[in-house]
This record gives sequence, structure tokens and C-alpha cells, in this order.
Amino acid sequence: MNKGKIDVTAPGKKVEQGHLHPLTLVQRKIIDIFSSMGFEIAEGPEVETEYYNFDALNIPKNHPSRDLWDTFWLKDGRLLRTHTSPVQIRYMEANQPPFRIIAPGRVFRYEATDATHEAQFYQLEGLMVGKNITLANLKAVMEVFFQKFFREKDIKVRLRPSFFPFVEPGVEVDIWFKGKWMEIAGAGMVHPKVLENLKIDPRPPAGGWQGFAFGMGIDRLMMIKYKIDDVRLSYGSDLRFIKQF
Ligand code: YSA
Repeated sequence: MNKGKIDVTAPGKKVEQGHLHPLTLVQRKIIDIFSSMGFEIAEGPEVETEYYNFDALNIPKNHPSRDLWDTFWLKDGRLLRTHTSPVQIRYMEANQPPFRIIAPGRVFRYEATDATHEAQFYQLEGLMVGKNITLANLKAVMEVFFQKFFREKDIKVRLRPSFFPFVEPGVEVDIWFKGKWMEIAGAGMVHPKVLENLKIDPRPPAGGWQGFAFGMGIDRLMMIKYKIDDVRLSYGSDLRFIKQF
């Protein structure tokens, strides 16, 4: 080789490339799909007040339904949000209906960890309010979302009765995926009390605002999509895990 010239065919040192975390990949995909359906992205703080995390969601103090969410309390009386549902309240407080939003974000629960439970994890909140929005719209939105997310056409969605204080009726959303039913989200029609507290009139003919909300675990979606059997792997620092994606 001539002196001073670089031999571009000589084997060089391989440059290590970074990898996006699977949770980031999943979150980006979710945002793409919902944006294509006209949903905006909303955000809220991770350190919340009791009002937004509980009271405004029709979860009164000393009511047993609070036990659904084990809470990390701060010394000043605030808390680490236990779900993304307070973002619904903050958004409805600051905007006029109709609404069509999703709010992905980190949440915290004071609970023991195992293969499917972490003390911090990610949730996806959804909210759609308009004049004629019903559970049929929820089912349709869920069907489109899961078909696109899992890139599979024959995903079916079913709704089963359930309870959350901030919806009436409340439902669990199950999907038919790879030959079995899987529980995937909590949802329901936004409770009229929640709307009234925010000065949004649910009564026709003057108001008539109504709609659905849902909340699902982003970590669970990641586990299904990438066949990860322990959620704790995703919060460790083992590079062998992250390099697979
Ligand atoms: C329900 C109705 C609505 O109108 C809107 C939202 C909701 C969901 C409600 N805010 C909620 O938090 N329900 S939940 O306690 O059942 O959690 C929702 C999802 O978060 C679960 O289905 C699960 O996928 C995930 N999750 C819960 N605890 C978890 C967890 N993921 C990882 N680790 C944990 N410890």
C-alpha cells in the first residue's frame, strides 16, 4: 500500500451501536398508531396530588376502592402517581370537549415485585369524549389498535363487566390473541360525576358530553410483543437483555 493513503478495504474496528430499549420501541409504536387515529398526546407530572390521583377520579378518602392502588406517599402529603388516570383530569380541566387523547407515562405502586409486577412501570391512558361516543367506539378503537400493534388481522376484542370508581359502566378489555383470551386493559364510560366536577355537562340536550377512557400496562404489551417472561429484566442493567432488540 502507498504510504499516506488509507486502505478502505482493510478490516476496521467494529463500532458498537446503541439500542433502543424495548419499552421505548413499544411506546413509539403506540404513539404512531393512536396519532394515525387522530389522538393527541397528553402528559402529567409523576409527583401528583391526592386530588388528581384520587379525589377527582371519584375515589373518596377512606373508601375501600383506594386499596386498589398501593401508594408511595411523600412527606409533604403529595404522592407518586399510581396510574396515568390523573392526566385525564388535568387535560379535561384545561381543555374544552371533544377530546381524543392518549397519555403514556411512568407510574409507581408500593407493592411486591414478581415476574409480572414492578414497583414502577408504564401505563397508557386513553380518553375520547364527544356527543355520541359509546362502548362500541371503545371496542372499535381497541380492535384497530391491537391489530396494528401486533400486526395481526384476526385479533378480537371482548368487554367484560368490571369496576373502577371513575367509570360507569366499567369493563375489562380482553383480546383474542394466539388462540386464547388475554386480559389487557381496564376501561369504561367516563363517570358523569367526574365530568360534572370538571364543569363538563353530561346531560342532553345542553351538554350531552360522554365518552370512554381506558388504561393498560405498557410493560405487559412489551412482554407479549417481544416474548419477555419477566418484567424485572427490563429495569435491570444487563446489556445482554437490551442488545437483543
Ligand atoms: C381503568 C378505567 C379507565 O376508565 C381508565 C383507566 C383504567 C385503569 C386504571 N387506572 C388502573 O390503573 N387499573 S389497573 O390497576 O388494573 O392497572 C392497569 C394495568 O396496569 C394492568 O392491567 C396491568 O397491565 C398494569 N399493571 C398494574 N400493576 C402493575 C402493572 N404492570 C406492571 N407492574 C405492576 N405492578
